[in-house]
Amino acid sequence: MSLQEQLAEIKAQALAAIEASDAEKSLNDVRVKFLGKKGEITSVLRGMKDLSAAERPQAGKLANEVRDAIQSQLDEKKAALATTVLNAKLAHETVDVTLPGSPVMQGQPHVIQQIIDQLIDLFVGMGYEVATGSEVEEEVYNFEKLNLPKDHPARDMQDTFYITPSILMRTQTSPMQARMMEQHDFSKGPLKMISPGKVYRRDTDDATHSHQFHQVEGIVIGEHITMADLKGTLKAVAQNLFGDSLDVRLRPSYFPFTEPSVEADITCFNCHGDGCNICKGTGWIEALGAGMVHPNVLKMSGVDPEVYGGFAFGLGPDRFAMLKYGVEDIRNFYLNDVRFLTQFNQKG
Ligand code: FA5
Repeated sequence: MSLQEQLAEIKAQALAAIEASDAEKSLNDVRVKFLGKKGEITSVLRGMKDLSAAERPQAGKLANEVRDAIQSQLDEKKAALATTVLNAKLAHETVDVTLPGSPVMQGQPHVIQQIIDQLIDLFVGMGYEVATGSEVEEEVYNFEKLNLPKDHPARDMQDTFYITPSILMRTQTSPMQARMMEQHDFSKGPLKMISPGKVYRRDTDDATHSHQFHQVEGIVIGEHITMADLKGTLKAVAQNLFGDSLDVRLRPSYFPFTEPSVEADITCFNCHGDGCNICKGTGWIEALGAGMVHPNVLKMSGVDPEVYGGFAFGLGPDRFAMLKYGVEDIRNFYLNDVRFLTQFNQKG
């Protein structure tokens, strides 16, 4: 067989092998077999030495043409195979947009946080600033500057977790009264502040007491602030949380940092004053402590009681949440049972 015939034969075999290949691997085998260093074209070219000088260029040209033809067929087939693989993959990965999706659980703020957020919205709307303060507090701010010197019997009202003799877990949010009064520049207008946050007491946990609970402190100090302003503010709180028809009444009480001091009751949201088991037949529910800030407290924070005065209150969002939703045991709020907590989804 002449060299030309051998090359024609190789070309025909290579193209047929390419045609028959159905994967990149077998295509590569074809390339090695025909175009590789030890491939068929190379071994044919080795026979060129037996040709005459006149025949050699022509044979070389033909060999190159055959090599190029095989190579371009290989490239074409390789591209075609890649397209087939891609199409198969795309067909397999098709997303059926009509299939129902898997539901995703959406979180929500804790019910007590919802009450706190509602109170923040209300007070910010009335021009109050929000200051959270620190749960680890200095004894001086938690007690002394609130008119509770050491050995004052009223300290027993709030049994305390001490960290050192002078550092404690705050038992109330009232320390923020003193801290904010010290910082405030009264020449620029009155101080109006609420302070929401966690507080700690060595109370024995029961249905209405937790050793860790929440308070929202409120304070307004300026000129000509009266008890009527306090009552109006508390009424706004009650109506915002429980409904427009509710009223507030103030009863005399005692707190060392306010004089006079009051306990505020709100109309029972359940019976609207008629008397029921929730309000124990009185028509009223105990809601919070409040009063007019004691002159000693003002003085200790550098505020002149002859010029400035005002009110403060401290309410318990845990108790408010219990009242609002008829929850009978405060401990439910801290057990983190999702079935319990998801009942209170404000967004419905
Ligand atoms: C105080 O803590 C005062 N600092 C409130 C205050 C502020 C009075 C400013 C005057 C001026 P009292 O100890 O009553 O007061 O607590 C306030 C509220 O916190 C209570 O009305 C109640 O809602 C809540 N509370 C008190 N102890 C607990 C407890 N162990 N668990 C859950 N809530 C509690």
